Amino acid sequence: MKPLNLKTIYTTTPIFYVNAKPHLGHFYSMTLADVRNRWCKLNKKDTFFTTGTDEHGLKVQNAAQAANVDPKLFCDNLAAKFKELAVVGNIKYNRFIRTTDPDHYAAVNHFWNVVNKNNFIYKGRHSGWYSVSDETFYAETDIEESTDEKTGEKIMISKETSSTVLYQSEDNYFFRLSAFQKQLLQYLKENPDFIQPRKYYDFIVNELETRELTDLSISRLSSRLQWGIPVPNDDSQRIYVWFDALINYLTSEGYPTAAEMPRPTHLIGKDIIKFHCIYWPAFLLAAGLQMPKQVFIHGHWLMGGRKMSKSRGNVADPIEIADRYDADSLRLFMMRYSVLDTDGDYNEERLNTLRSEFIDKFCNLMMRSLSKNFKIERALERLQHESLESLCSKLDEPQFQKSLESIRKDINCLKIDIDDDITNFNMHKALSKIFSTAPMINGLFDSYEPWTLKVKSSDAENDKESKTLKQDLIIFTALDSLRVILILLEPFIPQYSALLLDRLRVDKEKRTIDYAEIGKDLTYGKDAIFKKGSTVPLAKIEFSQK
Ligand code: ME8
Repeated sequence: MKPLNLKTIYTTTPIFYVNAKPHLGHFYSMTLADVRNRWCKLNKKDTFFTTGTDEHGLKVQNAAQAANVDPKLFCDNLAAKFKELAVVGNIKYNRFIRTTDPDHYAAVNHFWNVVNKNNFIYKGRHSGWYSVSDETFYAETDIEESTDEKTGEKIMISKETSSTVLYQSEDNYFFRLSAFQKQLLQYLKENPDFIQPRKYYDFIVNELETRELTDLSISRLSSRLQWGIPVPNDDSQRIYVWFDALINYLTSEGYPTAAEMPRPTHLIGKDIIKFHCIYWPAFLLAAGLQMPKQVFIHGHWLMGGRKMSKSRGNVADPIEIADRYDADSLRLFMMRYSVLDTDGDYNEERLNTLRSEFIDKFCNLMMRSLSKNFKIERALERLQHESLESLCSKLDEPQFQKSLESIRKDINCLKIDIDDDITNFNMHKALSKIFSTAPMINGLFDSYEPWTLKVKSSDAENDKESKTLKQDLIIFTALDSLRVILILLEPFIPQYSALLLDRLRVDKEKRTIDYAEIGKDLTYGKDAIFKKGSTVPLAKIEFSQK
């Protein structure tokens, strides 16, 4: 791994529990982070992007036991599924971290020792209500009585997640979370952008203002939890899974030996806010380390309006969906309908409609522009010698000139317009801005009908030149807008983008942000755009459902 520097843009996803195979929600987190990372790369920034698996803890231990498989082997099998999802889904991470990786053990050990040395760890008796499913203790005020649906027995459950809680009492190590209440609140007040979207920032500030933080039990008896990292110098205890998992973000950066560690931007689902916005910052303060740059929180994907759950059988499998359509269709769908502070509803009909919309808007535009009737190379060559503006002015058609100028302006502004949207995970906004350019470009064909601009031998010389010039300018503007759009769409739909840019014969080196302006690249378009002997672009065929 090449060393990171303080300017590196570091984006993380949560690391996923390996108690079951990945579902759509996991793929959503991965895709959001991947799009942001690809966008930064397209903008020639130095980037680092991690995802991975959270492999220790009671939940995984129990799942391995139930499957009657050795826990490490159990984790190996499921971690491979998450990696497969990344490959299938075009998720281009720099590191896939597993909490069973040796360097992570070393990082957790070091971190524990530092926090201990700084006097934020102590031993004490811990009693409380624990949920294995949530891997967390709940306060007396956060639980309630309920009835087990299967056995009819009275049970206690978490009010927040409805998961069963069991009373536990044992000697554990504690983290002095209570020591950080004021400091955390002050940090948040001074950094109102730290947690996004705003409603979650308000929620955490309110928690810190109204609830007293209590110290956190950060170990379990080894007799109860075998599948965890041993507490340094005390083999009778294992480290609590969250005190291990959160440190993954440091391990990936090369902690504790890296010379420079950039502050990460964490992307997480709304279910794990408390861990990332209270516990994690407190752990970092206790270890004398810097705060993350920001924490972005996204909503959940539902199916038929209900939370996906294996028992209800409404879990969408992203690998299976990608196999039926393709990964980019799913990416496009999730990003187009992703609004961070709300939940999304997975609906295959909408996925299909969006896919057709994309094909209609952009592939048809490509097909129209690449019609055999038009001379793309001639159009591009013209532009090599003279600017669009100057060529337009030769036609003496102010309205036409205005149309082209307005398209050029809108297309050239796109990369600036969508920059904040993408870096702040507002993907639906960026995509709707990009999609809204299609009618404008298609409108060029409808308004000026370039196919009617055929030169006849009876035409006067002047007319001949005006007709071909006008046709060339229309084709150039349409095609070059498409080229820019395809470059900008790369982070969202990397395979489609590459496929169509290949069709246009755009040089691989010229697919960066510098070229995402009309007229910035005039070297593409040379033949072989059509499949031999066919007038249908291959892309159109490849996009149709398998
Ligand atoms: O919580 N919709 O792992 P996890 C959208 N290991 N996103 C969803 C989702 C849904 N229906 N369901 C899950 C853990 N997610 C810990 C994290 S990090 C140091 C440790 C996504 O396997 C979302 O990002 O339960 C959520 O935060 C994450 O998966 C939780 O995955």
